[in-house]
Formats: sequence, structure tokens, C-alpha cells
Amino acid sequence: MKRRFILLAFLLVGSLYGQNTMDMTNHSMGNMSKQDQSQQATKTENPPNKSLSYTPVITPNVGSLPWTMDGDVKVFHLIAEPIRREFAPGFWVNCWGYNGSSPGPSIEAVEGDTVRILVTNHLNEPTSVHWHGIILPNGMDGVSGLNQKAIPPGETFKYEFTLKQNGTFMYHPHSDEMVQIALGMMGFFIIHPKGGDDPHIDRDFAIFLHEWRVPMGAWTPVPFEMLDFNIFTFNSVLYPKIESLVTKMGDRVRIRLGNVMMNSHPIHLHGHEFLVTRRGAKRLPPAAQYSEVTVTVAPGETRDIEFIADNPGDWAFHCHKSHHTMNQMQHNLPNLTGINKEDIEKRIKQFFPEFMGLMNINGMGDMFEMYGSNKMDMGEKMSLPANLSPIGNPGPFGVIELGGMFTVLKVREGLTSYVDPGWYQHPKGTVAESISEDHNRHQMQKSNSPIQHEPIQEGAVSWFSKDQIEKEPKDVREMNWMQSKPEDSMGGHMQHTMDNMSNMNSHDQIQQNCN
Ligand SMILES: [Cu+2]
Repeated sequence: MKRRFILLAFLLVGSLYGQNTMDMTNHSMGNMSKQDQSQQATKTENPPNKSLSYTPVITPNVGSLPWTMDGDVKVFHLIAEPIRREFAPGFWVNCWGYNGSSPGPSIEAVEGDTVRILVTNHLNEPTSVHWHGIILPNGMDGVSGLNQKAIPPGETFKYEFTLKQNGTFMYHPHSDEMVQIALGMMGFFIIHPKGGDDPHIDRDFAIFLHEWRVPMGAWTPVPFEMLDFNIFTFNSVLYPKIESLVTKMGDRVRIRLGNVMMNSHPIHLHGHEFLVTRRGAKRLPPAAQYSEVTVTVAPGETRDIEFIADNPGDWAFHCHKSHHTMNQMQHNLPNLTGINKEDIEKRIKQFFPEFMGLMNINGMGDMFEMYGSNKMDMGEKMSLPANLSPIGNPGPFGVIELGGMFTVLKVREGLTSYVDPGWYQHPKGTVAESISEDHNRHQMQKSNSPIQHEPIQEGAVSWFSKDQIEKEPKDVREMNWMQSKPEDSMGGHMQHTMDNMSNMNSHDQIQQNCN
């Protein structure tokens, strides 16, 4: 009877709370197919709710968990379960999560609230939930074996505690952590300050950082991976699946970041300076807040950043580890940078006459262009695996080459809603563009610039001018890069050159200087 009451109450709260939370309610009731469950989170907009004392958090592509009241107690229901999530259009990953989502829906409450969280285990192994950073009685801390028995499959456990803090916290299993977290079990636990935010926040976003090892063509991440990840996500989706962060000019914006995986992530915002206002626990006093353009979020940490959106445009927001904005296909490739491809093609074709030839690889840019601008065509030519993360996606000026931990902050004047306004329309004359050769030459002559450009040869890359190459010792010049170890291909080449020129190993030089 009580259970039926809770489900009914979920429906009521959901209808007050908007479409997104309705979807969550339906998950709890098991009415949706797995696919529907993963597709539910395409637009995550919490409507203004006048009865709340705070600005609701927007967890893009995820949403917040509805609750019911039992007297003075806020009752939440988390369901640990296998899900299938569409990380990017056409790229599906088998995850474990909560209530149809990875990360699980954000739990939002207010300092002073007593919360009861029912956790039902629909996994095929025991689990538990740890409330990361929250001060609570020891028996509620969720470390299975230490603080409680693990929750067996099919059973529901009750956690109940009173919130004494405010801030950005997390929840995650503390039972078979390595597997369960790696498969996507984590979520935000956000406690709003009593009496609301001071200063008031207009847009409050929450983004969970996560990393995965999904072999090309596979559907299930490898949870045993410790270092060599190849998919990096914001809220368990990749660009362009992730929603943009839309703000009006002058909005005070907060972005909350959380991380429970193996790597740290230096998250960088373009076009704005922000204040780091919280580092896992209490809000920093104003004197301790510091301005930054990049904030690193290490494993087990949360960070809050705040800024006034006062610079109109489409601004990149991304992890600054360059591999973390890349996906599967850029991972562990043989290094062809600077290689004469014709020679290799000839040799490969001796053994594989059908070989279609290497792309004109001088870096990875060409590959992004080809994939991003004409995926179908490339798919036909290359017979790519069916389930594959994208590389490169169409942008307003060609292909956007980032696809992992990347989204776009859209700052606009004159918005009447927070619906995605499309690409920024740049005022005339404010976009970097090509200047003609004539104009270039004219400018050079005018400034009497001594700089002389050598014409760039099609398909050729050289780190050295012709003069430098002529000056190189003959044995170095004739060294075939293909015969050197891959790690020697660039750094090693330069080092050998320097060594030969000075006839002295730089290490020895340092040693001598020290002696
Ligand atoms: Cu990163």
C-alpha cells in the first residue's frame, strides 16, 4: 500500500516538476523500453518553480530526481540498474546507472532537510551507495562490509540522514567500486544553502566527468581498465549529443563539476574568467575564491566555478588534456606524422593490392574533415564497425574536431528563453579570416619585413628548412625515420641532430656543469 502511494506521489511531483522528471518517474515504474530510457534526456530544462527557495540545477542530458514528502522527510527513490545510453548519435554503450541514466539523476535538497533515500538494486550483483562528502551517521555512509551489508540484487535499502552542509556532493557505489563506477554508476548530490544563494545564481549547471574504455565496435566498456581510456564524457555523452549551456547576457552562471574516475581533468572555459567558489566542501570565503580560466578536477573531487556571462558568442568548454576531447579512432594509432606516404603505400600494396591508400596524413585534421563532413561516404569506403564514436562534427565554419569532454557555452543578448539559439551570428568584421596573397605581400613590403615565406609543398611536412637539413650531419640526414623507434620520430631526431652538432650529449653537459 505504502509503495503504491509512493509511486502515485512520484507521478504528482513529476507533473509539477516538468517533462524531464516525468520521464524519470516513468523509469521508476518500468514503463519505458531501455532505448526510450536513454533517449529521454535530450532536453534538460527545469522550468522555474516559484515554490523552490533556490535555482534548480540543470544537469544536461540527465535531469534531477523527483521526491515526495513523508511528513517533514524528503523521500527519494534510486534504482540501480543496467541501462543502454546513446553517447553520440548512433553510438550506444551498455552502462550501469540509476533510474535509466548515467550519471544517475541529480539529487537536490536544502541544508537542514532530512532525506530518506530508498535504493533498489536491479543489478545482478550486490551494491551500496556512498554519499560522497556528506557528513552523516556512520551507518549511513554506504561502504559495504564496513558500514552496512551490501544490498543484494532485488532488495531495497533505506538511507536516512539530516543535511548539515550545503554544496556540491556526489553519490556512487562502495561495493565492487571498480566495476560499478567504471560502468557509469555515479551522480550529483546537491545541497542548496538555506535561504538561497547569495549572490543569486541565474543558471546552475552540473557536469559529471567520466572516462571509459570501449574497444572499437564494442558496446560494453572494459571496467578493468586503469589507464588507457578512449572515451571521455560530460554527463556520459559526447559532443554533439551533449546539450549546449545556454545563457543570457549578464546571467550569473555556476558550473558544478564532479569526478570519481581515474584521471584528473583540467576543464577550460573560453571567453570568460571565472571564480573557483567551492572545492568539494564549504563555499570559499570571498578572499579565498580565485580567478581562473582552467580548473582541475581530480578523482574524488568536485569544483564549483561562477562567472557573469558577459561576452556574447559560442564558447568552447572542454577538458584541456587533448586526448580527452578525442574518441576511439584517434587512440593508439601508428605515428604517420611527417612520413612520406607514397613510399609506404607502395610497400603495403605489395602485400595488399586492394589497399585503398593512406589518407594524406600530416596530422589528424584530414581525417576529421573527411569523417565530419561526409560520414556516410567514409563509412562505405572503410566499412567501419557498426557501433563507433564520432570524430569531428559539422560546425558553422567547417568541422569541429573535438568530440569528447567538450560542449559549448552560448551567451546571447536578447534571449527570451533558454532554448538553444543555434550558432552565433558574428558581427561583420569580427571573424578571423584569410587575407589574400596580394594583400599579404603588400603588407610585408610596407613593413619592410625580412620574413620570407617558402611556398608550402603539397603533402610535405618538414620541421627543418632546407638550409638546416643541408647542415645536418650526413648520417642523421640519411636516417630513415621508419627504421627508428616510433618514439624517436620527432623528438629523437632533433635530439640526435643536436647531439651530433655539439658532439656532446646534453646530459653529459649538465653533469659537467654540475661538477
Ligand atoms: Cu580530461
